[in-house]
Amino acid sequence: MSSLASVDPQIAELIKAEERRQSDTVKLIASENYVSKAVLEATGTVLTNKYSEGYAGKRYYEGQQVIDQIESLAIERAKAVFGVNHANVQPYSGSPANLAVYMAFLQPGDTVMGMGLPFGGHLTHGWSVSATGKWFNPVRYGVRKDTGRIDLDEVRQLALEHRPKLIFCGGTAIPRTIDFEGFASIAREVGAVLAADIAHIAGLVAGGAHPSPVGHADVISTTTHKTLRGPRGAMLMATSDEHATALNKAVFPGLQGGPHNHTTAAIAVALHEAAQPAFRDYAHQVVRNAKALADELSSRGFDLVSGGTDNHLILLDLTPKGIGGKPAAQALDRAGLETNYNTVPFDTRKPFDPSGIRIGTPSVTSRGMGETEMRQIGAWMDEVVTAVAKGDAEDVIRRVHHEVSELTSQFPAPGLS
Ligand code: DSN
Repeated sequence: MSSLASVDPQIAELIKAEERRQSDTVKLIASENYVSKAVLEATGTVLTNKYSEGYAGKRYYEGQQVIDQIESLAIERAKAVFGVNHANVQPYSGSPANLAVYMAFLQPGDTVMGMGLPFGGHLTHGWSVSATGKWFNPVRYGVRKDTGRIDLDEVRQLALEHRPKLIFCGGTAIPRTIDFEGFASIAREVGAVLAADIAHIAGLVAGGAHPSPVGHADVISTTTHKTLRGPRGAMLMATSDEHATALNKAVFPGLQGGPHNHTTAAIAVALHEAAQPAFRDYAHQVVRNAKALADELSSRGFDLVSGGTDNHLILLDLTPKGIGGKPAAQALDRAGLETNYNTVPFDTRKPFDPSGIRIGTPSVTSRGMGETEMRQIGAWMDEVVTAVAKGDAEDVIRRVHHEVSELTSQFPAPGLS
């Protein structure tokens, strides 16, 4: 980055600082990952100079000889990795991808059913502050209080009562396997389109560590930068060609202008990586690591929503530890353990000061860490959270931070120098 350093030393220094921070931290944010050097290189290319509104072979600008090939490769790879007949790789990110689903199938005011945000859904599944909750008529399902899991009987009852045109399954804080078949049967019964938002678990689906929605959901929406380990971007996929035109039209010209071609190329690279046998091992190790971390935390008295995890994600209710999610996450961050505070189902606290934290294992697994390291991380989390709850955490935070640095130096993160 010698040009950047001479043209804009301030930004160059800040990027270096962020690289050091990412390298020195145990990143436990469930929706983040480290991309490979190859993915990183693809994002920083001259492809960012090109406008390509439209689709391969049918663009509104000339000079698409190369871009058409890149986008077609990304599409073919998405189709092969996920086993779908249609893929659109142009959505800028997860929220625009989900908005395109509304654009394709609904009129303003139509009813959409999704998981409530505080229960683990996503803003774009019809939450009140989102355009999807303001411009459509949202109906929300949650989880059972006694199990912390989705109750498909409740989902079915709500669907029969409200007759949504669109049902979303998937979300941002669901530690358990999503029953795509069960959702599909409900959607069929009420004549709704089923959209599976697999943003969090796309890498697990690609690697065979979570059941696939293919054959069940009408539309599959995903970001590309979480467990899939690609650049910040998104895709919309469909098992059959039936909805291909509607989805394409919704993305462009419905919602977006020119695709971000540098991102498209990086998505293609990430999909190439996801097609390798090593990615299957990665996906399964992500789940093994999450289970080991969940087990360690559970044995140390943490309250895990739903009692554990089937995937990459763990949602902790810190109420029994006597501390809110925000002060706990802030203290953990100072100790080098990066998490996010999160609402838990039936939370009595406010979203900006909720009862829980959400953690996940995609990033630490990308660094090559295994179950032994997960147990160590669980022990550190316990030490820090317990000390903060007692109001005397400075020495613990300092010591844990030192030990975390020793661990991260043994497990270099992909893509970082
Ligand atoms: N912001 C993402 C997450 O952290 O889960 C969802 O869009």
